[in-house]
Amino acid sequence: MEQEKTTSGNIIDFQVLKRLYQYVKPYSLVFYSLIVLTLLTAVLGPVKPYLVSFAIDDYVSVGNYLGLVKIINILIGLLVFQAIVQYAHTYLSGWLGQTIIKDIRVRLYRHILNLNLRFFDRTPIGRLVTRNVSDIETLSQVFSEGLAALAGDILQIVFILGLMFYMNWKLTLISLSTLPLLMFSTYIFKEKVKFAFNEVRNAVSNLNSFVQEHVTGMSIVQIFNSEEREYKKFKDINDEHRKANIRSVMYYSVYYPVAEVIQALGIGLLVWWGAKGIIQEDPAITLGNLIAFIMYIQMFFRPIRMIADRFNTLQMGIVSSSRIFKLLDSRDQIPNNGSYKPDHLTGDVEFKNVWFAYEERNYVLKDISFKVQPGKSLAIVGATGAGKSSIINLLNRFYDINRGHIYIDKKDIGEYELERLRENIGVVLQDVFLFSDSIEKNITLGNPDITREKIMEAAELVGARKFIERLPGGLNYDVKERGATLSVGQRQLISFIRAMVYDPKIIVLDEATSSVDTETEELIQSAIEKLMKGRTSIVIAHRLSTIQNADSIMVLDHGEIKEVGNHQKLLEKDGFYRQLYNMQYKEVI
Ligand code: DUT
Ligand code: MG
Repeated sequence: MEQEKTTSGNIIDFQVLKRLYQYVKPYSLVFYSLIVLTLLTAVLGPVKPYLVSFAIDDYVSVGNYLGLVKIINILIGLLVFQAIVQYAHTYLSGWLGQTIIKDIRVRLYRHILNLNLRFFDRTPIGRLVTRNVSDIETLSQVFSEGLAALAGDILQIVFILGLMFYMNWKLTLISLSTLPLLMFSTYIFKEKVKFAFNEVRNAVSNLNSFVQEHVTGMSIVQIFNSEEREYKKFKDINDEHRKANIRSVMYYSVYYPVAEVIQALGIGLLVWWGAKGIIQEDPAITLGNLIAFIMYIQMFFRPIRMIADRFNTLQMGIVSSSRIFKLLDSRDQIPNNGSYKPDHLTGDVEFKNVWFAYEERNYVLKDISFKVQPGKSLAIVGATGAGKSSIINLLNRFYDINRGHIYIDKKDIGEYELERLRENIGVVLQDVFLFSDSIEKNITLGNPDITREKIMEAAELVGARKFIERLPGGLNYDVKERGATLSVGQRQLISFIRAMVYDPKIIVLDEATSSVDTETEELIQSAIEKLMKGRTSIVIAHRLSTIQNADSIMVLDHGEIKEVGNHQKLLEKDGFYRQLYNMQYKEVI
């Protein structure tokens, strides 16, 4: 597990707090009200025992009934006021915390949406999910539980101590005598619990990834008859989880009674000493004092027990914040400085001496140059890993190239406004990704400009209308997670429609290699022909029919262009293409 540390290594990183304050600023009125409320809460509590002591010594002991009623009224008023303050405090701190979480989460997601794909290649998905969900949750505790509460607790302790010393310093010292014992046992407990919690966290994360991975891969588990083995593994992991949890429960079950006993011991000492003083008529000790002190002991043991917790919460919140800020600071965005927004394209594509590497200097495309005239089609063929899909990734700027130029309509693609560029290039990827939503939403991706009529038109065009109409609910049919309820071929057809609804001038198609039944195969083949018709198309072809129909074929090998020409010419040439053809397609014919 990643070691959790604040960026500067300080116990509390003020740099991070300062930056968090930026998010508080828009709600500074609420924030400052909260501070005032915290102060009030810290001060109001300790006033009550003082009033009680005053009432007993100055009114009860001398039989002043009217005076007592006055004090009782003040106490009731104070209680009501305190209740209101507490209500406002809890509500506002919750409100502030949640509002800030929302702001940061939205901002973070916006940032993630604009990061380039290179970033996602490097960053595990799980980490991004953690940032966006649990780290932000932890961060909110800085507001709701950490900072304000910590300040309130400290203030309350100081205030109580002040009042106590003011009232009676001897009783104060006796009350404090058991404090070191409490602090010591709290310290031991915290250390133990920290360790146990770490184990629990690890166990939970093991449990999560096990369940996630094995439910996803259930078919493999069942195909290879490993249910029993998996079951046993799962039981073991669960056992770890249980043990870790019970250990932490054990520490709690010891600590709480011990803390109670220490507190009771403190009260006992106080009562013993105080009562003795009262019986011996020591003028320094009054009954009122004694009763007030018993109340104070209970009042200040609680925040002392909580302080370590609050401190932890605060620190964890700061760690989470600094991680979120680190992600927000990542500058892996695709530069979108272009301003060229043509009304329509003719669809002329040119690659000129293009070099490209996913990672430093490890070139997967080397000096690639080719042209596709408007309305013409280019088929790219080559062995797996040759760099075919990479070419596609460059055209609509999923990745920016290292060297060379890519032109569309004789203009460098960097000069286009990114949105306009992508709008004009229809892309069908090798792996079709569907969201767990209706077919309609999967095609429009939420764009309200794409009407149902437009979708059905496109569906008609690619020949998928019948298949959609046959589904229960038609366009409303829910495809479930990643399109689980559709066949591979059906998913491809949907991705064709998705590319077609924008009626792009350029179409880029990464043919899927997976085989489908003959009926669907025919559907897909004719759909591809329709897709390409009248458009400039670049197709990474696996189907012989697509290759043969292309105006030109480019053979790619290890990132280099080996041959270019049409089917007949390349066969005659007896080179790479011929070899590929012999290996992959001969038996088909
Ligand atoms: N590669 C990466 N990172 C990526 C994608 C690919 O390093 O995100 C590497 C793997 C491979 C080379 O780039 O060595 C070319 O990959 P590409 O996906 O372009 O190959 P392909 O020709 O499309 O192969 P296939 O026919 O298997 O789809
Ligand atoms: Mg590929």
